[in-house]
Amino acid sequence: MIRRAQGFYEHFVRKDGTKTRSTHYCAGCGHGIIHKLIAEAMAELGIQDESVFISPVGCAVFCYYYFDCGNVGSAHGRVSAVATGLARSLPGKVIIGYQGDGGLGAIGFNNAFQAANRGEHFAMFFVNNALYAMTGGQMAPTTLPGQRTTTTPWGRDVVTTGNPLKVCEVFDQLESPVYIERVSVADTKRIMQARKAIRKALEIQRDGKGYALVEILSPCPTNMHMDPVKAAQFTIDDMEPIFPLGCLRDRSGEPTATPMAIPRSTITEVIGADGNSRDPVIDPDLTEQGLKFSGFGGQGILSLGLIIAKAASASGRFVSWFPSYGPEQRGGSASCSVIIGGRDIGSPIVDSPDVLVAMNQQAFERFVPTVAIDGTVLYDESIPVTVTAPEGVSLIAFPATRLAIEQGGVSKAANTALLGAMTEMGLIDLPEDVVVEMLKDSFAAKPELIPKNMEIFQAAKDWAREHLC
Ligand SMILES: Cc1ncc(C[n+]2csc(CCOP(=O)(O)OP(=O)(O)O)c2C)c(N)n1
Repeated sequence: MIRRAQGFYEHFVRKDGTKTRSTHYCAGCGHGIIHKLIAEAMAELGIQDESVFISPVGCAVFCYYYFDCGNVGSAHGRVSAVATGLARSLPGKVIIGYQGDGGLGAIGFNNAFQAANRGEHFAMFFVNNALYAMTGGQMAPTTLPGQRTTTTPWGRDVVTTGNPLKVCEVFDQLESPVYIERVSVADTKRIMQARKAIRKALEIQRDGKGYALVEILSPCPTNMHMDPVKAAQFTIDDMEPIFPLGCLRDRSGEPTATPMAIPRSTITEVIGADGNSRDPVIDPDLTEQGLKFSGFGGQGILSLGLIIAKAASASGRFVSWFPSYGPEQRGGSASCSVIIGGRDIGSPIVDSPDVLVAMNQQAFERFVPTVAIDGTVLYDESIPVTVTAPEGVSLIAFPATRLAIEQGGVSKAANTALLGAMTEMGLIDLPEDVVVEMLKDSFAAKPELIPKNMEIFQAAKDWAREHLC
């Protein structure tokens, strides 16, 4: 029966609201056939409601107009990174990646390769049309020797541009993938084989077995500058000798498929190692709090975030701690993000912090405009106020460095002063005794520094109570 594949939307609604039943692909392009095979398999396997499809950048950028399932768009070359995130945060769902040879084989090769090496639980449909189609037919890593493209007008010269990248063969060197097969959609017989391979890759996802890669040789009449029949013939005659069809690996029948990676945040590992963590307690009423700490490397900004994150973890909260370093060494910029909440944390990135601690002008200028409405900025009093804060954001100057020095400490103990002020002002909603315990714990290797830091902590609390509360 000839009919619309069930896994597609009834109508394809474009951004401007127009409804159509045709895709945007050129006549004779393989993408449309591959889409149909995926949509059919998804519907036939009954996994449509469980599936999330990741659209690439490339000719297939509009996949989300077509597939009637969950849809996420990714940046060019980053499908495997997005698929990894989805697979790990949505265990039990079917994650489907889709990418061209430019996206997977060039800009995105490393993240694709590493994801395969980790045995991430997703299916990757890799469409090899031997060129970059969407951008007008440039050379891809898979372009054949001697093949003319807009960037190899005299034919690909393997001496200067290397040989075609055989992605399946390269990935077949890895331990973790469960299934690797190369197919083609150049004629009916081949389409039938492609259909089976696509189905198998999705079954592997449905059954939670691990990573599956299906490479699909696909004609591109427009950029191959051929009519659809000749482009399909080119795929068979010229591409197949270099990219032979066939199954390179099928471990789907083995009981020991790659286990699912269990998400663990960095902080869990750090804290787990020193025995201070508690199992987090689910508390849906606890509003997630995002904190950002930023300053120069060596100001103790990362340790400040870590002490707070450890205190949160020791108090049974869900927590993430995510450091970010500038390219420089000590003295360069450093920042970290901490999220504290009552349920699993999706992403450790804090785009609009509720609390920003800024310890230099650069941090102040960069992050103050990002602070959430009703948020608070605690900054060292020495920083000139050079940018306006968004409405509702409180700017609080605090003599962190001065207090640290006055208490007989050194300027790098400013982080202890900040911790005291934050505790006193209620910027961190954690029991003070746990915060103090984690402050002391951070000096485990140099216990002689604990008394001085406790004095700084107390002096900061006193100052904050007197001037800020
Ligand atoms: C980061 C980034 N780099 C480059 C581009 C430009 N760009 C868009 S699609 C594309 C190549 C597409 O080729 P391929 O991945 O093989 O997919 P096809 O269009 O052939 O299906 C490029 C280079 C981009 N959008 N983003």
